[in-house]
Amino acid sequence: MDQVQDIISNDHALLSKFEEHVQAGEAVEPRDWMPEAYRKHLIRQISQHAHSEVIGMQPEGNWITRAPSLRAKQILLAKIQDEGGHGLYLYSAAETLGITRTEMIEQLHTGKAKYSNIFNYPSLTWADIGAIGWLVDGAAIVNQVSLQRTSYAPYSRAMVRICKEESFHQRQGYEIMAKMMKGTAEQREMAQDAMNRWWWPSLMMFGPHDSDSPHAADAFRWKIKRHTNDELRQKFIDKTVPQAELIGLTVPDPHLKWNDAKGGYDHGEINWEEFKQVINGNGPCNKQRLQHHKQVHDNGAWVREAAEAYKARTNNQSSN
Ligand code: BYC
Repeated sequence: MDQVQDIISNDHALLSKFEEHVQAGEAVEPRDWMPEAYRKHLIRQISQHAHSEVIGMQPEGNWITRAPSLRAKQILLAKIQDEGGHGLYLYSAAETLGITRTEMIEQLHTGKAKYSNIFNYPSLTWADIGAIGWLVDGAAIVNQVSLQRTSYAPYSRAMVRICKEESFHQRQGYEIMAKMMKGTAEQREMAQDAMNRWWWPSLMMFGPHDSDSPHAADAFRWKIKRHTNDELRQKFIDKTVPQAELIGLTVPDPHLKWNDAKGGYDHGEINWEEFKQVINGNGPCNKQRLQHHKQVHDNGAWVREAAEAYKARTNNQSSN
């Protein structure tokens, strides 16, 4: 009994020390003691973030062979490669918490782990590539800039590198939209149509309202998040509406209105039923995205086996 008591009071002491450390704004490194719930929270969020980066390559990959010029193709290829790299930084950050890449991929394939709602919509025209770069990467930057100061150091370090690349992604998307808005009537129509389809799902990327965000309390207590879902969504809207107006695009929200008192835009309500459907596997492209990932993963099995065999041989040689 005394032993059990000792363990409990030791855990309490460790938890208080951990929380003091985090509250003081100090970073947590993989070797540090951390509560199990903190570790699990981070594995959930970082692995979902990594899956989003990798699944997010699909809607853009759809346009590589149809890019309208060699320059556009080179830029798109570089951007998509960057997204793959972001996935790798993030999988590595999650691995420091004691989960393997194989386990994370299995959770993605079985639907246990989510990925961002936004990648379950189709990329129908070239203007969608502009809208993804401008709106989707634009929304991701707002969120990721805030995450640069997250308490878990490997996640924070990954965010710093990722943010540098995301600003180029956002600008290339805006350039596509601006160019199309200076083009023919048909091109302007395509750009507006892409804006109409991507605006609302981009707002959903920030997650549910703060009052409906079950993970918010722990995320703030442990400084995993520094800003709420609604704060970041508002920041994105305030930053993006003037950019749309500048190139002549209309934001598809009849309730959008500048509010002097709050120093930001008021906006219409998001369709949360659509959000729920999409994040629970029933969006327009969920099945296609996962099926493609599984197929490519299976096709790459020989690469993983060869890497394992090479590692085993190198280990054997160095121990002989
Ligand atoms: N989509 O309590 P909440 C990119 C889920 S990729 C799907 O607020 P949290 C790019 C949430 O997981 C960058 N699910 O959760 C790549 C939870 O369900 P579970 C993508 C969502 O974690 C290629 C439930 O709803 N960015 O830029 O405190 C090409 C309750 O939510 C979503 C990131 O991944 C969503 N949008 O806050 C182009 C950012 N929102 O887990 C571009 C990293 C919520 O209990 N993630 N859910 O089953 C985060 O910052 C946070 O996890 C979120 C949600 C703000 C997304």
